[in-house]
Amino acid sequence: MKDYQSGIRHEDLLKYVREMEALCTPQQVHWCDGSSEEYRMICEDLVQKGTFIRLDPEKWPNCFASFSDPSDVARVEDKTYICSRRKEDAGPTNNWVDPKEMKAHLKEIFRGSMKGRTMYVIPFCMGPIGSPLSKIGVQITDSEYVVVNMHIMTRMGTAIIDLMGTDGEYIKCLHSVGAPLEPGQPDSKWPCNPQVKYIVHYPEDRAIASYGSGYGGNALLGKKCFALRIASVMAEEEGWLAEHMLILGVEDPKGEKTYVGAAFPSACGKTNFAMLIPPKEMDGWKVTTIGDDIAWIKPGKDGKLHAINPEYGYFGVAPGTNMKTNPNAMKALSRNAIFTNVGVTDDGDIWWEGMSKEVPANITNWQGLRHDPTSGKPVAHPNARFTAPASQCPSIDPQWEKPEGVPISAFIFGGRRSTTIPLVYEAFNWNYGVYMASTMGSETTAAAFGEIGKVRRDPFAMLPFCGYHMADYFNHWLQFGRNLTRAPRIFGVNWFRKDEQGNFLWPGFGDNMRVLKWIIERSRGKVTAIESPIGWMPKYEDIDWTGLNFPRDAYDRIMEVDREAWKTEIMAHEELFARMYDKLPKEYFFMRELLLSSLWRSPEHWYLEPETH
Ligand code: TSX
Ligand code: MN
Repeated sequence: MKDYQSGIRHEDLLKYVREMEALCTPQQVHWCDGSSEEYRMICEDLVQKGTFIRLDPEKWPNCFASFSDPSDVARVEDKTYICSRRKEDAGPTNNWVDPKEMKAHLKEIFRGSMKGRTMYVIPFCMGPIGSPLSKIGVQITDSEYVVVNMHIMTRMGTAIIDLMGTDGEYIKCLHSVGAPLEPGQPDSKWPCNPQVKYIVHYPEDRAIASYGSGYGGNALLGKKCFALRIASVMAEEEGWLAEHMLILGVEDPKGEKTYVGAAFPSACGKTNFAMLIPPKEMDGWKVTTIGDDIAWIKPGKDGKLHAINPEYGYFGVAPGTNMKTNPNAMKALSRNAIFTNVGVTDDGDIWWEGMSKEVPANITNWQGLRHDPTSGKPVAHPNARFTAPASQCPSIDPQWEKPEGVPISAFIFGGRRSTTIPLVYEAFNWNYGVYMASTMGSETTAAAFGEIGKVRRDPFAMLPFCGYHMADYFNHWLQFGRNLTRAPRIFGVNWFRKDEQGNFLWPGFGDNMRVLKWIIERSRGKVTAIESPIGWMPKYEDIDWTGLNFPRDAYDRIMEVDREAWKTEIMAHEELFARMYDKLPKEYFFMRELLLSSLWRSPEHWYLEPETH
């Protein structure tokens, strides 16, 4: 681990680091080289401090577990700000403060914030090194936990400094846990600031400042802050898309490959879908993974959209992940991984809810206390995470680091809805698909998010991640479509529809491949569809049912378009739109009216004609 600062010729970067050092007054500055030696040494340091617990090297080679402060367990949306110069650019769904005011305030907050700590400088690249779609950032942080997580989640180190040359563009990312140490003051295992937290974005300056939290999206600034909030602003200006989407490839038995992007709100099993294993009866069909969270998408010279995954690892929710729901993720996290807020046994094993049936004996919960099975408290925090290298995923696509990205043939938008939304339907056209994605929502599953079962609208799954006015974002999608010669088809899916007794109507997981297959065949123009009031739908016999007993009446139930429910649904759209009325695309009013008018057709006139190409 050598300090290579003397070799750096990028004046602006040197100036930035010097200024932040002067402001935050760390004990020392460490320029990260990104080497495995550096990773090993910092992990060792974290074990010494008690932040990391080294897991059993036989069971979990080169893996560590960590417990966060109980107050620092998730993203802090109420402390997340988009500080654009004009308030109307941030829009009604983002917190806004005048950037001048915020900068002056944060300057005082950050003053001396790294006292007694090491300031790390992390040059990192979002996207494959050398890709025309990739972008560079430099994160300054006083958290060793952040450094080692960034090692997994991004491409970082000396290679990035070389790439930057003397004047290469980069996103300034400042981060402090906000826990300065006085001389002799013992450090806590999870330093953070329980009182003061700020996650601040300056879209015009392309800069990020994060204070007070050491957790996930608050602290690993390449992910939500850069790759979504700042990148979405850049994408709008430059004519591309920065999306909260997984990217997967589908290979048919002949070896032909089709890629899709898919957006789901949280708690829909996005990572599971990205790593799906088809049912064994669907011989020859294969799913490969490009990414599980973020897609950067640009139109290519061929008229197609090309997508990259800007990330280098997975920062996935651990609870619910097991060898049945997601064997690929389990293998990806089986070595060289970091676990945050999972349970740890006395012999260096880990466990979380849904990993297996039995809770292991002698287990410490995420709060560092002996688990009491009678307490009703979970072993792992519901938002417990694994950080694992993407390259370790068995389903990783051979093309996942291809600089030009992979061509996208379809977009899928989903949500967790127990009623109304059918298993799968295809938008009549691009604009209608954009409307569909704008109105998507999910039913809440955790009491922490208010009333259980209430639909929360989450347009494009981007509501917490769009760095500008959400209605400007809708307009960008519409405008983007106008320029496409080979626009991807747009689909809606819902794996979570229930019957009157509350049972899931769809087996989900690997069986979602049956839906995906129809989507792929539609995108290739290989199969016809039925016109319903809300979109094109598959005929029963066009879904591959091999190995699954799913009779026609069950299919009719899961595909049913309930007219009364849909009228209510459409009225709820209005509620969402009222929030962003000032900039809402005019198209939306017409699309809503058209939707309503097509619902008026009596059911015996639905399912009329197969589409003819
Ligand atoms: O991830 C899920 N997917 C997508 C998989 C590719 N989950 C888990 C969601 C929580 C994050 C699902 N849960 C899915 C799904 O498709 N479907 C369901 C609902 C469901 C749960 C259990 C069963 C069936 C459906 N069946 C049994 O447990 C036997
Ligand atoms: Mn996400």
